Amino acid sequence: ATTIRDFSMVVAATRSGGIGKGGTIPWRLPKDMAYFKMITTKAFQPGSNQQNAVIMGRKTWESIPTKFRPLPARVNVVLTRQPDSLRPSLPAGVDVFGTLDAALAVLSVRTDIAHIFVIGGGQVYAEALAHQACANVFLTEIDQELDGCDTWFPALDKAQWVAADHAEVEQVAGERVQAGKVADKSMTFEFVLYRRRV
Ligand code: FOL
Repeated sequence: ATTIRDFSMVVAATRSGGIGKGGTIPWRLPKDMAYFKMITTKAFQPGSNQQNAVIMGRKTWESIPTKFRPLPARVNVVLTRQPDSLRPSLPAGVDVFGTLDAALAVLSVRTDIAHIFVIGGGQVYAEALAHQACANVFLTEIDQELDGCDTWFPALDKAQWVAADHAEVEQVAGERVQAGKVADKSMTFEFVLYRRRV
């Protein structure tokens, strides 16, 4: 039997779950992007020489500015139903899989990987959220609605997910995290960690 390790999700969404529009993110929030980078790079590895892995769908890969990808100091993994056609366009070291389960199975046995994050987009979040091994959702809850979103993060079933104490976020991050409302570029949001009830 294959053992799938617990993994986490990182996402920023509006109140109704909007995450994207026309292949991109319809806001620019530097404090949230710094949080994304910190969490995916550092969380769950107090002083190790391992790296975290980030799993993303093909459209999310294509949405990351070329100067920022592959995301540095993380093992980048891209999902596509046509691995053979995408592989030639990807930089060396970026892994490609045809399914989320195949990626999780291979990453789960890699001793050089500290923790696995799923970083979107809509299709991958929906599949990953249904996975029992998805233990944590690092959600940036944006306090407003944005018109025209065409990509969504599914609603979290509060019977299955509970918001952690702020102290727990800092504990897993190994860093201070701003508590309460964060103001950035005329928007406000909050860094919330949801954990799956076991
Ligand atoms: N989660 C959260 N909280 N916010 C997001 O914006 C977000 N975005 C994605 C997935 N989860 C998220 C997917 N989209 C980069 C760009 C797009 C993206 C994810 C990451 C990116 O370029 N990140 C760089 C830092 C860039 C910068 O400093 O401006 C990185 O190194 O992580």
